Amino acid sequence: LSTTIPQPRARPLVGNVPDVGFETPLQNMMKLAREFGPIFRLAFPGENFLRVISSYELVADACDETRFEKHLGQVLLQLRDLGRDGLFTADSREHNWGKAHRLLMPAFSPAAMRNYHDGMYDVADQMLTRWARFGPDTDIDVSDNMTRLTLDTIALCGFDFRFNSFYQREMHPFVESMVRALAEAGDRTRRVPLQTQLMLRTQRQYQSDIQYMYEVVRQLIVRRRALPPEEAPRDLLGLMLEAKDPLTGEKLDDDNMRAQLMTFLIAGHETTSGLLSFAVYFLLRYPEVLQKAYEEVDRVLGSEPPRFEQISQLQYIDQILRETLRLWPTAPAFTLHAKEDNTLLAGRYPVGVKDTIMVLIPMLHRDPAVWKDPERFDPERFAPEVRDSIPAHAWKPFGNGMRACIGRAFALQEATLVLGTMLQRFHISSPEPYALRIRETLTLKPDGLKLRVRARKPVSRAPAARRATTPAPVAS
Ligand code: FDE
Repeated sequence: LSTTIPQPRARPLVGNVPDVGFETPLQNMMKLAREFGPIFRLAFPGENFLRVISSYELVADACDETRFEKHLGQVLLQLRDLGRDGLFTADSREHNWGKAHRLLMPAFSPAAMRNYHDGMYDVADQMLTRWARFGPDTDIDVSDNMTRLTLDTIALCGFDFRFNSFYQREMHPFVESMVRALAEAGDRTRRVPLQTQLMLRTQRQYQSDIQYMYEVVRQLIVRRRALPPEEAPRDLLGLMLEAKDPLTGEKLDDDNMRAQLMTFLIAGHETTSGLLSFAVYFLLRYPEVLQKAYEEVDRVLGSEPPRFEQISQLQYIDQILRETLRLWPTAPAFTLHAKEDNTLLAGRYPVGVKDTIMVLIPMLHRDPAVWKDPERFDPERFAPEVRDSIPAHAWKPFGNGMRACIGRAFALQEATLVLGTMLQRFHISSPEPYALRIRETLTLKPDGLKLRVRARKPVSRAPAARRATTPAPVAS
């Protein structure tokens, strides 16, 4: 027997728009979930009901890919202006999605991460060297730094391109265009189309930003093609140019290749930068966690630059990142629809083909049926001995199934390396008491978080062995 789905009281004409609002829609939906429970529906003008689900039981059911699949909702359709038929904004049925998915998977496999280590360290070192020169009395804007870092990293590791964001106050013009276009894409989902049509200047700016960005990536590809093969780096772009889809034998066409470059820049930077920023927030907030992280970093890395093999040994840092993604998954929602008229929980909630289901990840990650004391930040939840008892689908910061995040290994590797190296070099502290405020764009970020760093004395990894090989210091 089916059960009615609760809904906050809808207003005439605007439906539930005021309940969700514009500044902090995600946090408002979290409040609604607390009030209305693990499934509720929202009415938006001119659209079918949105069903918002957030219990483990419901989400696990909706993650069944034989019955439900990724839905390109308003936000993703709007983002398609930028991402075109790149992986993130393509429909699963588009020929180019399947082709690019098969062709690009190897570039993001755990084994492929070795190729990116030097590039990741290069950019992390730029950021941390700059911090060292600031000295202990400068406030560092965490999100701003992490955004520069993640953007530079995906561009360098992906296509051997340097934005050099740490060398300039103003961002690279590409970045300016991207930030502006992403903001406009977001704003457009909150306006009625007529409003946008009237904003001529904004429209022109949006078009010219997108055109400019596509011109930049076009040139990147042209320049790479002109390189003699022995000089071409073996990165993502190299793979895109060379690899063939194992199923069809086809290569990516040029238009799609440009869309993929744009997609990786967009998908690869804000999410990972938010993850790093929230992780820093939690480290500052929980001194005992920070202490344990220092111990691990000293044990595993000592005072040498990290080698690729050591990153996977930073087990506790990895746990910190996973627990950070539990409480604040930076891509906080994904949407699904039923392949055919269907139900959730064996007939309890009917779902038609035209209905959209939204998985509200931060609330899924607080379901008390799975997580004891869910609001507490506790990296021990992901300790190797207990991790396997977390049920499938209870932790979904990277989305679901075949449409799950292709950049997962890349993002975790990068974030582990950055946190590890940061703690290796610095004592970190807050310049002032900070109460968490979350800013929402398409992703989540801690707003206004500041950090101070003081250089640590280098620690040597294996004192006994070292004494034998290191010459005695020369007295000055
Ligand atoms: C994807 C993704 C997702 C899903 C979405 C939907 O469903 O709609 C999610 C949830 C995510 N992703 C998340 C995340 C987080 C982080 C930190 C990240 N992410 C990162 C990254 C990096 C990179 C490079 C990336 N990322 C990328 C990506 C892509 C391309 C995609 C799409 C896929 C397909 O195929 O669909 C994603 N990502 Fe991420």
